[in-house]
Amino acid sequence: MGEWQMKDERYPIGKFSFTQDVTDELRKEWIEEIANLPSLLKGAVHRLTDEQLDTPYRDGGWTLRQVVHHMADSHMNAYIRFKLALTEEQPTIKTYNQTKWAGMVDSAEGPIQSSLYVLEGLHDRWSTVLRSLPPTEFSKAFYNPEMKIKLSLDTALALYVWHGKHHVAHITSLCEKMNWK
Ligand code: NI
Repeated sequence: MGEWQMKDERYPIGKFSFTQDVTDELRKEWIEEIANLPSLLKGAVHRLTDEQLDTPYRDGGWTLRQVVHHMADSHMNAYIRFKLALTEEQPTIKTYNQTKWAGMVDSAEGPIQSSLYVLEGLHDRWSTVLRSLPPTEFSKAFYNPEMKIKLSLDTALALYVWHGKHHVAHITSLCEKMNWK
């Protein structure tokens, strides 16, 4: 069986894996990846037509348009989770139904520019906060009642770095497969 047949289109960069020992250097790299996500995403979508944006990244999956809006939805929630963890004692965060959010009109049909603007402003603020924090702050945590786990900010940071690249790869993988340049 060829490698292309075994590839899981849902996980173009693989599933998220936890990092045990987070060094200051690694954390700094992650923060820069958070800062750079909006330009990475813009680079992936800037030439796409509306028709291309309305193509699912895999059979039965979200369209590229929904993927872009989902990134804004997810990262807005993430930013709020970080701020809560930094200002309260291990807060329980609010989860949301990402499938239903992605099905609403703004996500399903809205211009991606709105979410590119959201992500640009949001990641600017997020990385400003992250860069300002002493390493000890990254052991602060929030409780996710859906996953039933406590997530430290180090873990959450790694998770959202992965999450951004994961969805950008949905877009770039489809572009490669369709030979869109
Ligand atoms: Ni996602």
